[in-house]
Amino acid sequence: MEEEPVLVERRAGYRVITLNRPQRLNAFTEAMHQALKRAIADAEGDSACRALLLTGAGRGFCAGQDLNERVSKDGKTMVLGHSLEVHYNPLVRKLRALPFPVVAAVNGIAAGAGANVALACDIVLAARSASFVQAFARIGLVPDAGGSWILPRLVGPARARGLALTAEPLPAEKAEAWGLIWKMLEDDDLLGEAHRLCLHFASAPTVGLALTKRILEESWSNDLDTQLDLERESQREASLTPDYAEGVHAFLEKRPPVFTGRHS
Ligand code: T3D
Repeated sequence: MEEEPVLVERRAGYRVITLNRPQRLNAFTEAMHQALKRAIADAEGDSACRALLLTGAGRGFCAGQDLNERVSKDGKTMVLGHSLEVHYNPLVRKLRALPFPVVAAVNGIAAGAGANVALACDIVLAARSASFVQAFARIGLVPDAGGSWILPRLVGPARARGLALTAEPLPAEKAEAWGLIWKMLEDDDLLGEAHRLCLHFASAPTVGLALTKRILEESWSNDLDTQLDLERESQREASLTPDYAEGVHAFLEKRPPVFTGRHS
């Protein structure tokens, strides 16, 4: 029997979700999608959870869709729209909309949808030995899991086209230099830094961070005028939180703030 496809660890103020099919470089199966969906929903439903760490077991982060599930048994053509509709698209939308930061610790190769799920996270850390491959072109597919949207925004159109059309692996060091990810770390330091960040977020002003996620996301489709209005409304909302009052008091009293992460 296969092990649990996703492992969940509860830490103080955050959760760690580990994709756990190391023998297949953590490629997505139907069961892994279901387990990941449940794990994320549980984290979202827990008011004590204020950050998420997503990583992979073994030497890879995630190799995208498990292609063993894409071999037709009856000779019929595999049509993939449904899989995007019910799995990958909701996953990417959920990661972007979670009301707390999501940190991806990319511990090894991230290929296909595995790369783009990592890039959908708020902060992407990668081990020096990791790399990102838009593997789709190798098998006649197009970038999915948000890749066609996020790549040009992160690295610009020329590099996005290069990555997507050649499917050449992009090593972590270059990914950092290109602005694809937040930071590359030595392999042994990756998880330590990911936990340090999550611990930081676990005592951060979570509502303000959630609003920050939202306005940055919406900025892509807004003109400046609309975005200024959105900032005004979001700042109004943020200023109503106890964490804003605490932040100001703590600053004036020259002490560290104690944020609850609550709306009221
Ligand atoms: O279908 C839909 O629902 C639509 C959505 C599609 C989204 C997608 O993600 S499409 C893209 C799918 N992914 C790929 O095409 C990547 C396939 N994998 C690779 O190209 C290579 O494995 C890597 C470049 C990622 C890593 O290469 P390497 O040399 O480091 O490792 P390896 O030896 O190829 O892989 C190790 C094992 O994992 C190996 O199994 P074995 O031979 O030891 O029994 C390999 O077959 C298995 N594996 C790796 N990736 C997948 C996989 N098995 C199934 N599906 C995979 N995607």
